[in-house]
Amino acid sequence: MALTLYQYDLSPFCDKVRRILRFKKQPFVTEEVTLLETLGPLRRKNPAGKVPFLICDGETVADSTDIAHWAERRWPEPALLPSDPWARAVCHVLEDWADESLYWYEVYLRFRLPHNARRWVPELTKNDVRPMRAMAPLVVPQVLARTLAAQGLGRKTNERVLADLERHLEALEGLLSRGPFLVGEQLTLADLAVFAQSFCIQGSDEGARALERRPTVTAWMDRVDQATR
Ligand SMILES: N[C@@H](CCC(=O)N[C@@H](CS)C(=O)NCC(=O)O)C(=O)O
Repeated sequence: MALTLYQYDLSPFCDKVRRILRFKKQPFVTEEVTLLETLGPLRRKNPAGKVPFLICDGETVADSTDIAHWAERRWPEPALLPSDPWARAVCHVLEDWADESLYWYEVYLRFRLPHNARRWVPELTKNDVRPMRAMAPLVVPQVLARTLAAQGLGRKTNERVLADLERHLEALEGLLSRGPFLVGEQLTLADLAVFAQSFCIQGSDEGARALERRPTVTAWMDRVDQATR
């Protein structure tokens, strides 16, 4: 079986999928996609024009959540989804919280705040051709600022966004007050989804400082990392 993951190394959704595959003990190779490709040619391989997607023996599976469920059907053990219906529902809701809410905080922090963007935009475009790399520091923050404004977070002040972030991290700390993982005693897909976004948030100066103040959360991040690296 040949498993190829098309990805950006620094995308939280791609990190989530790499960890899913490692948890399932499935060998895979990665194919790094360039930013230029996502503007057009990538749609020939994945019509959504997004990463991550994987190709396994000619079959294309896109979207980190769909990939997780596909992997769970294909390799049921070790399980990533709880079998108890309540725990499974909580796992789903937390995964969606990570993918659809926390994601925008990491985008805001790493790419909208200029001092962080100066570090992350070159990383994002490191495999692109030179003209793309030259334009990216101007264009990428502008494009993402428009996306963030449409999403809503980009219309808030920095102070409000950081206050929101604190509330999310407090909720994460509260979830971890009951046990070692987010849903029960075992690591689940919820841990991988929330970890992937938290890790990217930690990649910004503000996120790193906010997480430093929450040792319960950073200890959980270490546990998840150890189990899936
Ligand atoms: N819901 C998708 C989200 C994937 C996603 O938004 N990927 C971003 C990179 S972090 C992307 O490919 N963006 C390119 C674009 O939107 O054109 C998943 O879970 O895989």
